[in-house]
Amino acid sequence: MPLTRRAALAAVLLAPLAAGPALAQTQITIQHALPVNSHTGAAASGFKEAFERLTNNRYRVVLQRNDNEREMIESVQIGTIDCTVTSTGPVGNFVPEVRIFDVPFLFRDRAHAHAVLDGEIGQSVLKRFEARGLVGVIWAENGFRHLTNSRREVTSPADLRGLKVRTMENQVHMRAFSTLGALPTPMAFSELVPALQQGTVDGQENPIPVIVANNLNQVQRYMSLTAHVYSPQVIICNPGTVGRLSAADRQHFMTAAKAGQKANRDRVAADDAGGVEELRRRGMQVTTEVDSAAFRSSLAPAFAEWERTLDAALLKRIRDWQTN
Ligand code: EAX
Repeated sequence: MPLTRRAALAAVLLAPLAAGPALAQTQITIQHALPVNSHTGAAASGFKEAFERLTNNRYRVVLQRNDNEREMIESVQIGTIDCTVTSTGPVGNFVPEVRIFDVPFLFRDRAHAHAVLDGEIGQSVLKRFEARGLVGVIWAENGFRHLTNSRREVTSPADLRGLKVRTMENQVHMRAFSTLGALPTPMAFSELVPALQQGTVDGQENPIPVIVANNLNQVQRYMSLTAHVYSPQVIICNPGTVGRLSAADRQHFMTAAKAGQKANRDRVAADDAGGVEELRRRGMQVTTEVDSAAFRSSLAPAFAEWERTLDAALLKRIRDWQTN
């Protein structure tokens, strides 16, 4: 081999050694919906910061945005990415036991949701992910969902009649909106803004942090504080990713997940506190006087169905759960 070629080959072979500190870093890729500067980004960044620090940078956590939550979960399942931060929107299509948390008017407030999700019930549902080739790591939060639309002020279910409302790809939510008289149109979040722009749908529903972070005020005029359903988020990982961690690193992993959960919930609280004012400032017409009792009673046939199709005893336990 001519000398020059041999030297070139040596340079190539030695390059990785010369390329920086001798640090064997393992990369973990996390995809999350929504901008980094959002409650969902906060969960991912909170995890990243804590996990890299706790493992002395033996791990590098790479964050990527992907607004198609179904696609993220599929990628975690087949292992092309390690983890996702997603709402429960499409999760019930993978882990049906999760659907119970998507039932409207189930949680009274955030404290109730946190207590159930972090307690024994939420933990037992996280365990059900294993049978579906996923690891349910920890619950995070999207927030209470509210309705927006481009047509009219909505104060009661009667105003919803005939409105085309984008829902998540979630059969519980779709059933709720059809029962309320709307025309539910399921699609991924990534398709939502074009659908609103083109008038394929008239409205959508999401928590305030999502509406604020994605400037949905630019495509929606009316917002009603319906708080019709609590929307959890969840960190889901590939079993291989978690299985490869040493026992000590697995502890760091859970500590980091809790840091992500806290950053996420703190951000939701802050966004919820200032969000209505912010959206009014951006020109939205926000209706606070919503006939919540009418929404609940209109949902009666759907509630009756969920008593049959979901775990009725568990629904009751969740509703009766007391927080002190
Ligand atoms: O996870 O799809 C949705 O409406 C979700 O609430 C949103 O992407 C945040």
